[in-house]
Amino acid sequence: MTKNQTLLSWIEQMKQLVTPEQIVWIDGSEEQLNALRAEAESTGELLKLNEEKLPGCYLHRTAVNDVARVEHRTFICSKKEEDAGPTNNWMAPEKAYEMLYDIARGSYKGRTMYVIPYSMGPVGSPFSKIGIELTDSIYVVLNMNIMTRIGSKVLDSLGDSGDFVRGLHCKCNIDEEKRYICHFPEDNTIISVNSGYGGNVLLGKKCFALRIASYLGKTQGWMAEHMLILGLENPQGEVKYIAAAFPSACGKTNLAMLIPPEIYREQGYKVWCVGDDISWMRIGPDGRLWAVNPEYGFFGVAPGTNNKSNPNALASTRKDTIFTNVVNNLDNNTVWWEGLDKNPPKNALNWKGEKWDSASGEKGAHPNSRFTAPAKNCPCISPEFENPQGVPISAIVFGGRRAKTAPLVYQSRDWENGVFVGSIMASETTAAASGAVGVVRRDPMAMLPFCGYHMGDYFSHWLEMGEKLGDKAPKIFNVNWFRLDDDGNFIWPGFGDNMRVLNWIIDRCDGKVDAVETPIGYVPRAEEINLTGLDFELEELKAILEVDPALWRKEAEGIADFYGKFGDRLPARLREELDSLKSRLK
Ligand code: GTP
Ligand code: SPV
Ligand code: MN
Repeated sequence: MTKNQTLLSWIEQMKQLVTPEQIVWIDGSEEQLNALRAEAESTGELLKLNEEKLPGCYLHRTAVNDVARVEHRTFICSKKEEDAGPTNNWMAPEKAYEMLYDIARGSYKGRTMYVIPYSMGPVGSPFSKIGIELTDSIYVVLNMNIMTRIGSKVLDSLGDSGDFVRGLHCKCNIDEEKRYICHFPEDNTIISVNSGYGGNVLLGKKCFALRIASYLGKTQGWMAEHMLILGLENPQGEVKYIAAAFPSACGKTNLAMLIPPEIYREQGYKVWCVGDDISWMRIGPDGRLWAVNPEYGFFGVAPGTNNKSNPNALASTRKDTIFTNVVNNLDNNTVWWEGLDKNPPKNALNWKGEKWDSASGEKGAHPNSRFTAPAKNCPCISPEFENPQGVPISAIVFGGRRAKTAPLVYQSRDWENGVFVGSIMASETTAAASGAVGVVRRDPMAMLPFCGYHMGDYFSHWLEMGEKLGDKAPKIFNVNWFRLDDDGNFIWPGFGDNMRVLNWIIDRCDGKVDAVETPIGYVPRAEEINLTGLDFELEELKAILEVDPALWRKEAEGIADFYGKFGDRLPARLREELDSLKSRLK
C-alpha cells in the first residue's frame, strides 16, 4: 500500500522483533472491516448485539485486571530524566527499548500484525498529524476505526515523508506485572505492552494526541490539551466556542453535548459539540486561538449516561458502537449500565461475563466501562467538526471535582492569573485510572497524567502562548459542578443546567455583565445566573458561589507544597501569583 521507505523499514524491523504469522495492512474499506468484525465474533473477542435495537454494535470484555489507564506503569522516556519532570515516571530510552523489546520479542507468534495508518485531525489538513499503529488486536483496529481517520487515504497523504508517530502495541499475556505504556517524545515513538484497555492501547488518543503532541506543541509553538470543545449558539445565530479541561471522568463528554434547559431552547440557544476529550490549539492568522478536535469518535464513560443526563451521548451509541465492560441483557441481547435507567435487567451477565443479579448490591457494569461511538452519530455534532482550520476559542474553562473550596464558577484576573488557576487545579480521583478513587490530588490543566515533558516547562509554554496572544487571548475561568452538601449530595443540578453558567461565561467574554471581585478571582452576582425554570434557591446559589478565605488559606499551603516539586523550572510568574493570592487572603 505504500513505497514509504522509512515506514517499510520500521515495519520490517518490528516484524523481525515480534514475528507475526502474517501482516495485514488496514486500508479502511468496509469490506475489510466487516471481515475483521466477523473474525472477532467467531473468536469471542466481540459479541454481536441485537441488530434491530443496536445495529452494528458490539460488546467487548477486557481482562479483569485490565480496566483502566495505569499511570504508575506509564513512562516518559526522554534522554534526560529532568526533561520528564517530577510528575512523570521516567526511564532511560536505551533501557526502556531493551526491556520493551524483550517483552515484545516473539509475542505475535501465530498471530496477525495489523498495520493501522491513522490521521489525528482531518486527512491532509495542515493541523493534522499521522500515526502508524502496529497491533495484534482486532478490538484495537475496530476502535481506531471509530476514534481516528484510518486507511489508505492516510498513507497517500503521508507519501514518502518520515514524519509520523510510530506506535507498537503488543497484547502479550495481559500480564499486569509486565504492563508498560512508554513514550519516546524525542523519537516520535510509543510502545504499549500487556494491555488491551482503551487509553493504554488506542495509541492515537492519550499517548499520541496528548503525551507526544504536548511535546511537539511545546517545541513548535502550539498546544495539545485534555479539553472538550463546544460551540454555544445564541438566538441571533452567533456561535462562540469554549474549550474546557476537566480531569478524567469529571464531565467533559457531558458538557460537550449539553442540551440547554427549556427556557434557553425556547429562545433559540443551542450547543454544538466539536470534541469531548482533546483539543489541539494554534494561533491563527488573525491572532486568535483556534482549536481542532483531532479525534473522530467518542470513547465515553458509560455509567451515568442516560436520556436525561446526556441524551446526545446516548443517541451516539445507538449504532456502530463498541461497548466495553458493560452489562449484557440476555433477554434481548442489548446493553445496560448503572445510571442508564432504574430497571436493571433480570436475566443478565455483568462486565466480567458472569451471571448477575442487581439485588446482590454488586455493580453490573465496571465504573470505567466505556462506549466507542462515531462522532458523526452525535445529533449535536458541530458543522465545524471537519473544518481543517478549527474554531476560534473565546473562553478556556478549567474544572474538577471538589466537594468544598472551589466555587461553582469564577473568572481569572487575566491570562497569567488564569495559567495559575489551571496550574493549581485539584480534583478527586476517579475510576478512569487504576488506584484509589475519591482522593483529592493536584491535576494541573487536567494534564497531570498526559503531559509528555516537564510540567514546569509546560506552565512556561502556557505563559508564552499568552504573551503571543496578547489582548486576543481567550478569557480563563474555573468551574466546579461537584460541591456536596452535608449529606453528601451534589448541590448544583449540573448537566444541562450547566448552560446557565456557560451563558454567564460568554456574557463575561462579551463584556455584558459585571462580577464580584474575590481573593481568587471574579464570581458572578448570584442574581446574574439565570435560575428561571429551575427549582433552586438563590440562597443555595449564593452558598456555592462563596469563597471561604480560611479554606483557601489552607489551599494556598497545599499549592506551595505542590509548587515545591518543580524547583527552579517553576516559572517565577506563578510563584508571584501564589504570593499575591496569599496576600489577598490575609
Ligand atoms: P473521560 O472520558 O475520562 O475524559 O471523562 P469525561 O471528563 O468526559 O467525563 P464524563 O462527561 O464522561 O462524566 C463522568 C461522570 O461525571 C459521569 O458519571 C457523569 O454522570 C458525571 N457528571 C458529568 N457532568 C456532571 C455534572 O454536571 N454534575 C454531576 N453531579 N455529575 C456529572
Ligand atoms: C481518560 O481517562 O481521560 C479517558 C479515557 O478519556 S482513556 O482513553 O482511557 O484515557
Ligand atoms: Mn479523557
